[in-house]
Amino acid sequence: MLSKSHPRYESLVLRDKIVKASKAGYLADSAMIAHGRGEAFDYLLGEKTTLPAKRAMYVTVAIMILSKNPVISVNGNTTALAIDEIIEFANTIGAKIEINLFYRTDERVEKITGLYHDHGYPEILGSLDDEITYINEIKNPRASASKTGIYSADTILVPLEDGDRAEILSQSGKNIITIDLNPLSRTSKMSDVSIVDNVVRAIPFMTKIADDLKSQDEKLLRELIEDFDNDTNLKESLELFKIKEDIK
Ligand code: PTJ
Repeated sequence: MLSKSHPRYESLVLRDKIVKASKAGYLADSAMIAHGRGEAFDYLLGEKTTLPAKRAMYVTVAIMILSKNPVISVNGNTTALAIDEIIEFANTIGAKIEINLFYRTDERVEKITGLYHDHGYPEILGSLDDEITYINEIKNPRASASKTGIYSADTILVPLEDGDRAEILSQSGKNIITIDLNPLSRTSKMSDVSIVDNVVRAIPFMTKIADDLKSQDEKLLRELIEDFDNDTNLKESLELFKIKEDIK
C-alpha cells in the first residue's frame, strides 16, 4: 500500500501501474526501461507541464479538431499509464484509438484489446479481428495499420513512441504529433508537433483544451496552427531542462 505522504507518491503510483501491467503480460519486455528514461527526463523538467508543451497541445487539439480522420496510436505503456484518459480524450475530440505495438504479439494485442473493451471502448482498432494492412517502408511490426485507422488517417497522435515510424508517416503527408519527454528523440525531431510532457499530464490537459476549442471559429484554429513552429518550440522545451538549482 502506497502512502500518500511519500514525497514521490505520484511517481510511485505510475511505477506501480507499470509493474502491474508487466505482471498482467501486456507490456513489452523493455517497457520499464522506457518508463525509467521518461522518469529521468520528467525529473529534470520539474515534473510540470511547461509553456512550450502547452503551446504544442493547443496546436495538437486544433489540428485534431480540423482533421477528417484523427487517430490516437496506443502501445503497452500508454495503455498502462493512461487508458481512461486516452478514451476520454478520443471521445471528446472525435478521434479513433488504434493499438500499434513495436513488440507486437497476438497475445499482447488480445490483452490490450480486452482492456479497452473492459474500460468501455469496444471500437478499438488494430485488434486481431481488424482489417490490418502494412506500411511498406516501415520494417518492423509497427508497420501494421488498420485500414480505417492509421492507414487512412490524416492525423496520428503517437505518444511514447520508439522513434522509427514518425519520419515515414510524416513523409506520407500525414500530420504526426508526439508526446515524448525526450526533446532530443528522433520521434520528437521528426514529428510535425512535439509535446515534451508526460502522457499522464498531457492527455487530460488536452481534453480540457478540446472542450474549449471545439466551440471556437475555424479561423482561430487555423491561425493557431499557422503561427506554430515545431523546431523553435522544441528548442524552447530543451532550454527548460537546464538545471538551475545548486546543491546546498
Ligand atoms: O508496447 P510496445 O511494444 O509498442 O513498446 C513500447 C516501448 C515504449 C517499450 C517502445 O516503444 C520503446 O522501446 O520506446 P523507447 O525507444 O524507449 O522510447 C520511448 C520514449 O518515450 C522515450 O523517449 C522516453 O523518454 C519517452 N517516455 C517514457 N515515458 C514517458 C515518455 N514520454 C512521455 N510520457 C511518459 N510517461
